[in-house]
Amino acid sequence: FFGSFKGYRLLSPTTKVFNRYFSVEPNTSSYSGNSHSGRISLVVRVPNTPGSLTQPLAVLGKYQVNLTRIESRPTTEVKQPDASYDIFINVSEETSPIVTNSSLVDRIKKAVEELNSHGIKVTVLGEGFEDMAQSSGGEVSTLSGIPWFPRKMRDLDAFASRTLEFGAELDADHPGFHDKAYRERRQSITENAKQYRYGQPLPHVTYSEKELKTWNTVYTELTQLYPTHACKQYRYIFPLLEKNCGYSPHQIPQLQDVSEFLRECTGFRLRPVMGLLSPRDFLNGLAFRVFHSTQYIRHHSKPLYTPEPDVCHELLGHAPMLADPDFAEFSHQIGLASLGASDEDIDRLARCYWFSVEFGLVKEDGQVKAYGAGLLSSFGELQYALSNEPQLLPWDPFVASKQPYPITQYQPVYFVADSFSSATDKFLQFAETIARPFSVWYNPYSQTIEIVDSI
Ligand code: HBI
Ligand code: FE
Repeated sequence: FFGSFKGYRLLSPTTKVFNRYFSVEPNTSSYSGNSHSGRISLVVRVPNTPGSLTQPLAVLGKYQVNLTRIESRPTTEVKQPDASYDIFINVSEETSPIVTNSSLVDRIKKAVEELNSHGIKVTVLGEGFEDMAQSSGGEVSTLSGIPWFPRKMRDLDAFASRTLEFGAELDADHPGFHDKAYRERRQSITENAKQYRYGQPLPHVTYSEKELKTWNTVYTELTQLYPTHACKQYRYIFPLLEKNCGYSPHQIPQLQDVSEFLRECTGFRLRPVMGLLSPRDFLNGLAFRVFHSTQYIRHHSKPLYTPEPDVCHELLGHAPMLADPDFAEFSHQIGLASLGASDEDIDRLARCYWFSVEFGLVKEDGQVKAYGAGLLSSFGELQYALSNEPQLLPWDPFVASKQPYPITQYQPVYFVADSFSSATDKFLQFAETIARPFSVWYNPYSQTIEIVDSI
């Protein structure tokens, strides 16, 4: 990037890591829909002198800006005597508004103006500050307009209560809609997912005979197709899952066991989720090598059909592939590209995800095999995708990102990758076209997203 993003000037002349310890408190109560939340964060640059933080804090206090977290780090990698410090501040959302006449955004603007007038530089992350960047004549650099995104693993806790469709509340045309016992069962499993927090063991579910029978049907059918239809990575990993994680026709594996296995293979882990997340939240999870996974099973009346992800889809479709290092890297890169992306770019990324992670095909010794979870967990579509019927195109994220897709019928088009590493290379070329005034990477030691201001 060369100095501007959507018209906002970013002022830092050098490339630097400007955010290392940043975190946002999960506060989901005022989350509004699938994209932007009201989160606002500030980065205040202060000199390395006694008392230099006092003034910023006093000014923020004066304008009734409530803070939830403060962290500091030096602005230079090596500590120097004259180094300044960046103070990362999270601002509390106004769930029970403080009694004032002006909005939080307006009060923050005033506070920032005042700090600027004292020569203190402030970076604002959040929405509603666009005009400020232009009028301030260079004192404020702002990343405004960039949707909130998680910075540390614990931030993913915020997703728990904002599924698009509650796994427990079924549509009228859901096969289990009229089954009271089934709905209660879903309710109890999804409630555990809702209560789950980072660091806890994943919920253990004791599945009933009926549920095991459904699993058995799905497992038995699908495992007949894998030798001929699944890609070699899947065929290599599946027996390891049988050996290590209790995969069998007679047992539904526990998320905890599968998650531990994946962590040893690729660092991916599973996290329980109530149901469908927004594409943004779901993809953001992948940036932490976290795969959100449902734990309930489809209705027994239609074992080979499900209108939504269920434990069969997650454990037979997704989990095996996440144990492959190249595929894991590919998934991780889609996740990183989604952090702070615009709504339009999230749409494009979701289509890339759909035509790869869900419905991707890959070349193998002159043949075409399946690696997408939507295929590997669907007896019907797995055969259809490898028949002569659908149209096959070479994997190209520039094309896939524009390709519309039906969600209730078989795909008319599939994309075929040469390999996962070449699919990743192509994806990274595509990801460069996603407008963002910074770049991100994942620090696996601290499990945080680090940002490089790339101006
Ligand atoms: N949510 N729980 C869950 N599981 C998914 O597989 C999933 C999701 N939300 C969106 C999504 N998949 C994709 O279709 C893309 O939109 C990212
Ligand atoms: Fe899926």
